Amino acid sequence: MASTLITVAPTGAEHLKADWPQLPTTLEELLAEAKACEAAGAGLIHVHIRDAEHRPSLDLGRLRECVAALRESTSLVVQLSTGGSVHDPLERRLAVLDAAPDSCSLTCGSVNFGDDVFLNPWPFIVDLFDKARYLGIVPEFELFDLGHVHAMARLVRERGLPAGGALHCDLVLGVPGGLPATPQALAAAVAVLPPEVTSWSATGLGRGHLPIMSAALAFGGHVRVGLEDNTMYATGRPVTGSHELVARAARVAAELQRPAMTTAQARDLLHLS
Ligand code: KMH
Ligand code: ZN
Repeated sequence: MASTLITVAPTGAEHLKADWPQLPTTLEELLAEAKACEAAGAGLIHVHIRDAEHRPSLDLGRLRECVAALRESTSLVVQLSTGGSVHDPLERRLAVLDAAPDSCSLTCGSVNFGDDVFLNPWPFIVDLFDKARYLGIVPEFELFDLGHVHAMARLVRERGLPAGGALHCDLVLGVPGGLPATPQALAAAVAVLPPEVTSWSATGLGRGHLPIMSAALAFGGHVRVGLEDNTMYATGRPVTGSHELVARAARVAAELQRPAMTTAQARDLLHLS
C-alpha cells in the first residue's frame, strides 16, 4: 500500500508569539512539538527558528544546536528553511546550509507575499542548489506559483539532479501573490510538474488547509501541515499544537488507504542515506 509523507511546519517566520503562545519558538518547545508530531505520524520537520525574543532568526549557532537536538530526540528528517523571513538577506539564507541539515527548502522564484516580496532571484536559486548538492543536503523545492514549477524544471535540466537523485517538491498554495489554495489550482500545478519529479506534497494556507490536504491525497501526493501555514483547527477553534494537524492528516490518510510513512520510509523517499 502506498503511504503518505506528512511534513510538519510548526513555527514559520510570520506568526507572532504574542498572538499565538502555542507557537514553538524556544528549542525546548520545538523539541516537545517535534516528538509529539513524530508520534502522531510526521516524517519530516520543516524548521524555522526564533531568537530569545521569539523573532525569526538565522543564527548559525542556534541552527546547529537545533539540528543536533532534533536528531538526538527524534528520527524525523530535519529540514531547515532557507526561505527565512521576507526580511532576511540572501547571503544569510545561503549560510543556513552550513548547519548541515538532512534537507533544506529551496524556493524556485520570487513571489509577492502579502504586502512584502519573498525574493528568490535565479542566481540565488542556482547558488543554493549547487551548495546543497556539494554538501549532500537534499533540497525540497518550494513552489508558490506556476512559474516556479517551470523554474524547477529549468534548474534540473541545466544543473542535473540534486544530492541523492530524488526530486521532491512542495506546492504552497494560498500566499497572497501566489497560487490560490483551491483544488483547481493544485490540479493545474500538478499537471505541469516535470517528469523528473519523484514525489510531491502540498500545503494550503489558512482556510485552504483542508481542501488542499484532501485534494493532495486524492491526487496521489503527500501533505504538509503545521502552524506555519494554518493556525485554526476549525472555525473558531485555534490549533493547540501542530501535532493535532499531523494526527488529523494521518487519520484522513489512513482512511484513504495511504497511511502515514515512518521516518525510515521518508528517508527512502527522499534518497537520504
Ligand atoms: N517565510 C517565508 C517568507 C521556506 O521556508 O523556505 C518563506 C518560507 C519558505 O517560509
Ligand atoms: Zn517555511
